[in-house]
Amino acid sequence: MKTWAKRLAAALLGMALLPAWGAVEDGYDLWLRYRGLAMVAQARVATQARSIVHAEPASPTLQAAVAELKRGVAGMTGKEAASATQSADGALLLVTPANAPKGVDLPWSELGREGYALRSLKLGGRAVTVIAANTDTGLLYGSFAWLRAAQTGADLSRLDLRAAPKLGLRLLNHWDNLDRTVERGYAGASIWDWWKLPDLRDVRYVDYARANASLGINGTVLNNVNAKADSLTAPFIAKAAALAEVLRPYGIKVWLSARFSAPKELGGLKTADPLDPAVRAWWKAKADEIYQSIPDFGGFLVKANSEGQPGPQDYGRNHVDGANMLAEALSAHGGVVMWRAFVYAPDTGDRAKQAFAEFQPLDGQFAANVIVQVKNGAIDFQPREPFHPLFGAMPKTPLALELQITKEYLGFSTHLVYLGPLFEEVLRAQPDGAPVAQHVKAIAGVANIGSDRNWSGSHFDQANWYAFGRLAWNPELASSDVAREWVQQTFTTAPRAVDSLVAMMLASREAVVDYMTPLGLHHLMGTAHHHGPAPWVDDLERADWNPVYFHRAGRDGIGFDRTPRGSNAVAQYAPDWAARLARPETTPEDWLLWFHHLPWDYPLRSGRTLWAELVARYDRGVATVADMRSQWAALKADIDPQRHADVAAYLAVQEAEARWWRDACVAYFQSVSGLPLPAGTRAPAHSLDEYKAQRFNFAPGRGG
Ligand code: BDP
Repeated sequence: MKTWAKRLAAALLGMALLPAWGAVEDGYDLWLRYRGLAMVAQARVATQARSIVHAEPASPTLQAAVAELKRGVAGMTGKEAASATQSADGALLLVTPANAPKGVDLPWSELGREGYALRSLKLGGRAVTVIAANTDTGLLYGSFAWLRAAQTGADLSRLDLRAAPKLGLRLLNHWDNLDRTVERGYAGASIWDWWKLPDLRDVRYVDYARANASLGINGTVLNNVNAKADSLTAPFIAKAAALAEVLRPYGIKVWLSARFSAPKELGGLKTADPLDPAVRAWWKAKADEIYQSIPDFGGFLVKANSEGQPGPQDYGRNHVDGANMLAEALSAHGGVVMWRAFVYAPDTGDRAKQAFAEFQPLDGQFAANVIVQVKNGAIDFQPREPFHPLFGAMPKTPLALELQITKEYLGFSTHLVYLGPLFEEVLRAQPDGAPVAQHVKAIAGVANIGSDRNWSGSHFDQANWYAFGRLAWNPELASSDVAREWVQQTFTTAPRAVDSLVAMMLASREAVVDYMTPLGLHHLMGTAHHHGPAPWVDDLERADWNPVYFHRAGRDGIGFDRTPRGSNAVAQYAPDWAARLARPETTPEDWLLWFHHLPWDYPLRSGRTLWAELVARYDRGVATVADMRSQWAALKADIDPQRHADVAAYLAVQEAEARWWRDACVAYFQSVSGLPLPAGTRAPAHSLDEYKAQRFNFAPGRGG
């Protein structure tokens, strides 16, 4: 071919691989798209990955790593990376201490069991990249890290990266029911097709495993915390075992939520009293049975004596009695009990105080293989909560941080809300001088995954799964950096578009706080389904289910007094925080009404009264969503058409719903405060009665 013809052919190929809009993008590929890179980047990747050298015979985990590298390189460059036994120029070398090339000094001891190092170096005069780890799981994580570096435009010829996870257990919690409904799930039916398991294994399970392994998630609780005992029967253990087989090569252990009363329901015992020898024997036999089929079973997650679930208190015992009994049953097999601290009994005062009141006195009494799993805040996954007072308060007990990835209280999957900043806020909060991230041994995220084609119910909700996994691996990452790398892998690497998308994502969390629950308000949502505003609700059977219980708005003011004059929940925090939170002037303004009941004319830092600031924040939230919409519209040329249209349609819904939240809350709080709207603000579109009359009987996510 003549040179000009070659150039033309190359240019055409380059164009074809540039914005890969040939095939419709429906979001299935997540951040593992490996689409064609622009020509220069393509060449850069191709020269660093001409061949892949690895140990033979390769374990299933190593095979998964090699397959992923091949898939990624082929996708990005259009060229195959060959398997090789000898390193040549441009080789990727996957090495453990057993097959590491001599004379290369690698930081093995720092890498631990799951960490990896990526290093560009010269070996016998050849330029190679070493992916090093102590285990094949580490090599898998390292391979994903190399692919991430390639997709985000890192200089692959000068790599020198090392990473090891800070937290040993990084789990997803699926609130999936055995009938495939998903409690608080907004992404379609459960991906676990229990009925067809164990014989039929959906290929999706492998893609699920790849996605999680790419983030370093190493465990998954398959079933809802509101568990059915059936999940512990032989047929369901066999189904869980089939899933465990698929997930195992990807470093992911299977866990189950256990129903505390299972010995009665399945075993025919008269009691589930944790001190009863027959009950203890039943659990021990059950654990043995599970480990027979799933030798690396992770353990049990337990919701006990919370929201009507059975637990040790039904027999006059406490959380230690219950958790330690299960711990004993699992300990011979190396299993762990994740015992949840999300508890609240009816009408025992301030609900925000209950977990601390029940758990803190038990510090030091739990068995070594029990981890107490604590939600990020003391109420329930609200758009913003102060960090939970248990963090830092149980130094002798391993704790897990529980985050919610699914957006039960943040607009379901229709609202674009990037949760990275929320996760970062709690991980970095300092209960007593050290961040929450250092007070926990494990982290769990309530999954937002379903069988929708795009996995999470919306394209942007994938970013929340991603951010959870990345921050679980390294809680010190900045959520803005995580957003950037997600955008680059998921949508585009064009710098201006990336900046714009990251800016949208970062603004989105503050926006939802503003248009739903500004200034520390919480729990204002519709009853049971949790969709939309309902601050007026005051007639539910339990006081602490009513929004009016939480905002306490009246003529005199608004907010929950948790100071010593009120419920004194502030006393559950370490002394410095307790003192700070006891006074409105020293309380972070974003938490103000969480801790204080203040008059409507209380002056805020902006110079506005509390009432004017409240309305201003509601307005700011709506305005931010309107801005996000126009930013997205302006990105039309940068995003593939299908996903652009999908997101545009969702943003229109979000803007309408943000207005609805704002209008309904302003209308309601105005009716209570009796104050005129601040000058220049828009009147709500409808009357308060019209907002109150809305019903949503078939809202998703209620579970089975
Ligand atoms: C609440 C959910 C409920 C869960 C509960 C829990 O509304 O569906 O069962 O938390 O975490 O947020 O147990």
